[in-house]
Amino acid sequence: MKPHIAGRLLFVGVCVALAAGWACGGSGPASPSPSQATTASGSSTPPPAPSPTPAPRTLILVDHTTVSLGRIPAEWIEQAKSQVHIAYGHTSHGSQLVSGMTGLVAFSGPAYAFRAGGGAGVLDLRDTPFSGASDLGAPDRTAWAGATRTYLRTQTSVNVVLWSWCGQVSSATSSDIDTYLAKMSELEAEFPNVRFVYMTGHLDGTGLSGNLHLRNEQIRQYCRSRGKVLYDFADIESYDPDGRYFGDRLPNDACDYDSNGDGRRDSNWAVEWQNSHMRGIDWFDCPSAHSQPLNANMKAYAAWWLFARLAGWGG
Ligand SMILES: [Ca+2]
Repeated sequence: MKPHIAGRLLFVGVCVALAAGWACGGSGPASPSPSQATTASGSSTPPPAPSPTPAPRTLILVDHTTVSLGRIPAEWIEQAKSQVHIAYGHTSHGSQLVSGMTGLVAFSGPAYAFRAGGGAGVLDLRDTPFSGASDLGAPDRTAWAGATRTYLRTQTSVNVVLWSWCGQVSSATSSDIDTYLAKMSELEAEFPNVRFVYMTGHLDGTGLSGNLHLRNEQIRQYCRSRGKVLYDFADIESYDPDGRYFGDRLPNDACDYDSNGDGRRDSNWAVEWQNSHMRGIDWFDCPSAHSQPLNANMKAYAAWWLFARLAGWGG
């Protein structure tokens, strides 16, 4: 990854406000958008009409191979800002995308600006706008679907929905994941003009034989075979920016890993990479809940890749 964009400013902490971490299971700060304010009170707004000619749906995969901001053509960043309207539900781990994106604005400038409701040259990203669920597993494994349905019935301009996990993939059964996948597909059928972005669960140190990896593989297989949109949260944090793989070294969400194969984590790949590169040039400081700034940097680059793809970029 070569995130060497124009800005050489040393980032001094503008993104502090985006909480270094509210607890998983709690709800993040809501950011009501102007359109929420106007339409929330007008309950007569009908649900979106089905599109007569839905666009063809092919797999969009965002993973460790797509954390390169410099490879996204500037015109597609602009297209994302004009075409894509996103609602994102998450708790602390999922906040890494948003805290990284906030830090990116300070690092690289207003080309990457975002706010709820958008505007000229600003991406429309509504951060934690849903009522009744805080992530894909809280307060339970299905509340997010109803919360999404309720939201979309009034917020008809939203055309992308993301939900992230806290730690609930780690404890999920195969059946729990089937429920998640089925509910996502139900929403896709109900709202054909909205793209629903699937996610894997963050790393938990249990390695390639752990339940987390098996359940993430279940999600990946489903998305690959059905042409879904997948933001592969765990895959992104399994590699450093140079493509060095840590997935087979018991990595966890903090980027700790086992460097010598004795089964105990003793090193941290993100800290190592940060220490061998220039802060404010090669990477930027920002909050990164449960993790290191570099992880949130990569989550932000991947998020912009996702939004550019959803705007129509071929990747
Ligand atoms: Ca070790």
